[in-house]
Amino acid sequence: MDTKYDPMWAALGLDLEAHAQLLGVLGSAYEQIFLSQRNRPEGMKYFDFVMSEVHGLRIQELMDAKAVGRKVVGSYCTFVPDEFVLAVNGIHVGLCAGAEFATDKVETLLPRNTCALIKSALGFKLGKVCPYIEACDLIVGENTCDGKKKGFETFNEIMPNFYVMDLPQVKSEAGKALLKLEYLRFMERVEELSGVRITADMLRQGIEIANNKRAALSRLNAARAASPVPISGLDGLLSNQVFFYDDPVRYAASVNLLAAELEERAKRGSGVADANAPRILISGCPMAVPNWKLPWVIESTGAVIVGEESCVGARGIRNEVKADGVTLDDLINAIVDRYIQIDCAIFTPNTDRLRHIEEMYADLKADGVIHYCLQFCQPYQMEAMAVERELQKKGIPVLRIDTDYSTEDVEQLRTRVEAFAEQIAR
Ligand code: BJ8
Repeated sequence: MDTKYDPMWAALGLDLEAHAQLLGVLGSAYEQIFLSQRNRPEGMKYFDFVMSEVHGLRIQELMDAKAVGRKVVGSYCTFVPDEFVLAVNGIHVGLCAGAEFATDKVETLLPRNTCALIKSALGFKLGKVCPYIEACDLIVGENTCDGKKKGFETFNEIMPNFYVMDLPQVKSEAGKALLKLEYLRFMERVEELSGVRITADMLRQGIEIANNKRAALSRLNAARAASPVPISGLDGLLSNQVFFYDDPVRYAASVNLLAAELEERAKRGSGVADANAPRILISGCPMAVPNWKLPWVIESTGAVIVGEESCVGARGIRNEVKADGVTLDDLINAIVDRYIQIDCAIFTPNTDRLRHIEEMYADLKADGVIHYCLQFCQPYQMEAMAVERELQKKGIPVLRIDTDYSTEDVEQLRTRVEAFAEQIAR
């Protein structure tokens, strides 16, 4: 079916037929998974609208912004600081993808046993179905896990505007110094791209916008501690996923409205699930749109997800950048101080993550943890065993799940999750 956005998508070089198929599948999945939920907060209507226009109106906004000289920067990791992009009035979008696409083509360039997140990111490019990738003036890949690091060599060959950011693997003084050097190099690249020299005032403004959006989402996530839980885990995850696409100021305002509604629901004791429903904290790999498989399976058993210890979740938004520095250097140091705290499993050692899982488990009054890994994700799979051991020592029930983006294992997952939910039932 033709849409009013076809000319824009065609101009971006999308394969219109493949793209229409993708949107068709996504549209029905969204309807089945999200719109069928009961007693959803009113504030979710905004997110439904954003999702219905995620490849339409939002891309039109990006194109309009580009037409007046603003730059669009895409990235594949929460280590890429929005602050520099916002400082030059640019737009930062996340490019990670959560669905299999063009897998045959991808597997001619990457080994089959590469994690689904990396394969999907490349598949969306090779299949010509992602308007975000095509709208970007600059695409940033970061040296995190080996899969991304080596995969990005291939991305670099096929994306002329690809930029690699190096990252430390150890949180030492030398590691921090490397991060600062890389952020300075990135700032210069953003300046070069935009033709704007960043001043302290401009960077402070970028910091404030990014802090506000993180603070709004943290407020929303905190409201999920209430019992009965005022929002489903699926809707909670969706609010966290939209973080990566939406205009940051509009997003913060909409999330604050939703959070206020959830706080109000909590006061009234109104929730989306029974107060006795098993409460689950998810921890592990990020879930990019439209990776809703596991949360959907979990909540279809009657359990509720109360939080995500993930980069699409608390790990990605925890901690503010201090905006009170006077000089540009003070502010850059403050940015480094925030980002170096991200407890991604690519760091060694990565003990903070365990502490955060325990903290979230207690704060959100969870009954158990589901540790979620994408198959072939070495850093999180390796860490999962230690996380499980340590949590179990403290009497915290854990279920470890390794999966990918296919739907083949849905029934098997359901059986395992049901058994876990029974085990932790109140
Ligand atoms: S800071 S979690 S966003 S790297 S799932 S591609 S780790 S093999 S996504 Fe991540 Fe940045 Fe870390 Fe966060 Fe590799 Fe694992 Fe695949 Fe992963």
